[in-house]
Amino acid sequence: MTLPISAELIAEHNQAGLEALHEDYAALGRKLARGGVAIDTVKARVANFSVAVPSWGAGRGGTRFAKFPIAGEPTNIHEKLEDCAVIHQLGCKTPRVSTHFPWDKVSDYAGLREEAAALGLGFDAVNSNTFQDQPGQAHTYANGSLSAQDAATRQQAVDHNIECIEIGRQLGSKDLTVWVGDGTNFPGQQDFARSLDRYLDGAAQIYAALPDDWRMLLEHKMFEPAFYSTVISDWGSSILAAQELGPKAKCLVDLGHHAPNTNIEQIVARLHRFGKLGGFHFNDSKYGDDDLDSGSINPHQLFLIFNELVEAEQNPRADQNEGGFNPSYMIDQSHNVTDPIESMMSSAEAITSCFARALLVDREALHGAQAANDTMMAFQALRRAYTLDVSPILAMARVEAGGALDVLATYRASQYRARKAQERRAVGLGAGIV
Ligand code: RM4
Ligand code: MN
Ligand code: MN
Repeated sequence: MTLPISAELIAEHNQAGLEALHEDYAALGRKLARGGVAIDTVKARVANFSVAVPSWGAGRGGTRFAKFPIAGEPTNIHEKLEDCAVIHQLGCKTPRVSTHFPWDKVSDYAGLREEAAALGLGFDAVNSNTFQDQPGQAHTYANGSLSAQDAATRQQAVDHNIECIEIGRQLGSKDLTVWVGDGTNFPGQQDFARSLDRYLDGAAQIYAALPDDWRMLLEHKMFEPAFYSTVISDWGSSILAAQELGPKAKCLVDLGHHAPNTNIEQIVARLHRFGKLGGFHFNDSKYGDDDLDSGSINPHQLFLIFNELVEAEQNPRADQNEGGFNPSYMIDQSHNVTDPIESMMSSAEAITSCFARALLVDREALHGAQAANDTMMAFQALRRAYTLDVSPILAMARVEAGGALDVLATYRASQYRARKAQERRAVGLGAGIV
């Protein structure tokens, strides 16, 4: 394995902070022990936790107004993998990359898998793209893809998804994530019921092509690019579609794909109740599908989501989840003003921190207070965990895994981006992604 950052540089930087880390870890350990929690057990869970990064997140995103590339930005999947390897080498939380086709198309997928493995990476869910037209494409998606009126367009979208499954098999993926941009911009533009019928018909053909050990993750989104209605607009439409398709179809929750102020943590509990919790796209938002860095706007919501996930994991429902509790976690952000490597490292840490704090909720106290209708103490059980500073646990787990104690400082000291600015060709200007 040839990793992009020198191990000596990481060790040298870690050295400076190790003594303080051990002190902080011991102090937190004593605090947790008073509540009967062994810090090493939490650290072990944190060490095993991971979240995938999206290949498309490695480049600068953009808005529909503009994109401002940075020097040294990756322009193809090979360079993106290299950047993802930096994120994982320093942060140790992101061992898998999620691909998007045709954006990440290559001629040799077995070769790509080896290339990733040599960088310490594997592949996560494969994402299809029927929301854009590609050069030379036979049928336009301007009027929809899986739900299009035109049968040949629908067939083309089905075929593309089946091709994605085939590519994913070669990469070692086990999930196909389907998000379609299908919808309408005007009342009356399409018939709500018939367009959903067409979507379900196409989705069933894709489902039929799924290998036995794969999942099809249906990602809903309330608006954009369609601004009046979308065909899979919310978790209700998503779960109904997943139930109709069959047990391998699950719902994927992208945190930015809801109406503002939606109670996403409750959606988690609902989907779990019905065996349809497939996974997450983590990001944060203030107004819409802003794709801001995870936990940057509403970290409490992220904590509450993980609280439901831990609750769900500890209370599997007998009638579901044959494969065990295994939701797919991925970061799905658009980095418009930061270095994407820095954003994803910082986001992976924010996500893991919420997971760790959710593990530290005193569930006995919580459930006891709930049973006694003691609202304030139930809330305090959550609050106590939320206000804990778990950073020594995360840092210790990272250092033990060979990562950086201070990921951002070590990354900056490595001069990685400046080196890539010398090697890589410059990215052109242009508008951003969805
Ligand atoms: C969408 C959605 C999908 C992602 C695209 C790029 O809004 O979040 O997951 O594949 O953007
Ligand atoms: Mn998404
Ligand atoms: Mn999105």
